[in-house]
Amino acid sequence: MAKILVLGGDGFCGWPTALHLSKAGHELVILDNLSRREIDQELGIQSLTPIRGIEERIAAWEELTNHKIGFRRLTVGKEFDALLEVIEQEEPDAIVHFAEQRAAPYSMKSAVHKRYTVDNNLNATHDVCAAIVESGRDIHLVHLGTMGVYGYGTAGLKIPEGYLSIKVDTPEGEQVETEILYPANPGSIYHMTKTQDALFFQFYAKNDGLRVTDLHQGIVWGTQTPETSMDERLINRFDYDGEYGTVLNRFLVQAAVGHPLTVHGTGGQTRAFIHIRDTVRCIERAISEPPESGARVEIRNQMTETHRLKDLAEMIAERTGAEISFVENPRNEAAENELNVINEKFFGHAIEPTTLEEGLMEEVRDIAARYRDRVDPKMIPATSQWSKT
Ligand code: USQ
Repeated sequence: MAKILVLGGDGFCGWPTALHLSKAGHELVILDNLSRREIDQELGIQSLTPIRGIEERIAAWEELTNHKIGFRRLTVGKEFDALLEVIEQEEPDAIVHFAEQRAAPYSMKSAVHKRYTVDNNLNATHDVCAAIVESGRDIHLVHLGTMGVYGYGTAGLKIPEGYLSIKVDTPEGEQVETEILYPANPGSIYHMTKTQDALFFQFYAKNDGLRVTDLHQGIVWGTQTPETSMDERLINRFDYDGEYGTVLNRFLVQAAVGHPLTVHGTGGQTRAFIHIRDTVRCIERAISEPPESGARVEIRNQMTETHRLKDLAEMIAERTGAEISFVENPRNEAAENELNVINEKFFGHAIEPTTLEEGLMEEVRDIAARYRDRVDPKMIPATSQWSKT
């Protein structure tokens, strides 16, 4: 069993991951500055689900399972000495890094939000890499990246797991075959920070032999895992607002409160999806399969299925009777795209994915219905504009 630090372990993906790893018998310490809760206050919004404070969450987990989880309040990317001290004291085998601002619309809201996202995300990732090297310890870094690094134009090929084989013509008329990082094509400032993270990892893997796994994850849907549903005090957060709510979860809440489903533009955008239950299982598996020191960054596409947004909206409308509203798209993105993704490293093997068809949409619908009184309809529209014009 491993000792694991979870950076950003109070967030939507971090909290269920911490519980899942703790349940599996690993020794866990969460580092978090609770910035996501502060952003709720800034935006005047609350999680649809009534999430408890971090201390109460951790105490409830210990009461129910006898598993202890440590907690340190710390800003990764600002408090470098404190981060290094935790690494030296705790001597982790692995660090799971979720400590980034993760919403594209929030990152595009204003110059202040762009700068915050760049400052927070890039300094956080770089400090983690530098602190691991400084500690002199052989720690496996597992980072939650995004499918969005590849961009959402129609690629005309199956998107590989991180690396693209290319052939280049030399001046001598020969061909050289090589592999490069798949060209970055970010669609927001947030996604851009993840493409830059990839370069930090590439450098530290090459220069310092840092062992890094970068998980390029699709849009997460669902809210509960077997661990977070054990007790109401462990409930996971659920965002439905225009800044942080992701598309499928938003549609399900909109259906629950009788709001038309807000499809941006034509709904021809195709995106990759994964259920939160699969996120936590993939992370556990990634931790158990570290790359060798000196190897290139291990990149895995963490998604289970792709859907066109219009089809998703129709599927939900059919099941719930909701109306669909095609609203003007606040984003600067292709109106239509095809998306074919290779995801063999997880899903070609042992992990059987949770798909949309499997009834788990009902679980999310139940959550949405149970907490519907907490929905503030004013917060539903997506108001963050990608460009001033
Ligand atoms: N969209 C709608 N209606 C809505 C909200 C969104 O049509 O009410 C559309 C957007 O225009 C976009 C798509 O749905 O075309 C996805 O938007 P999203 O907010 O669900 O997802 P996104 O902004 O891409 O970001 C989310 C997470 C991010 C993660 C990313 C994975 O917030 O942390 O990295 O999904 S991915 O999309 O694969 O890059």
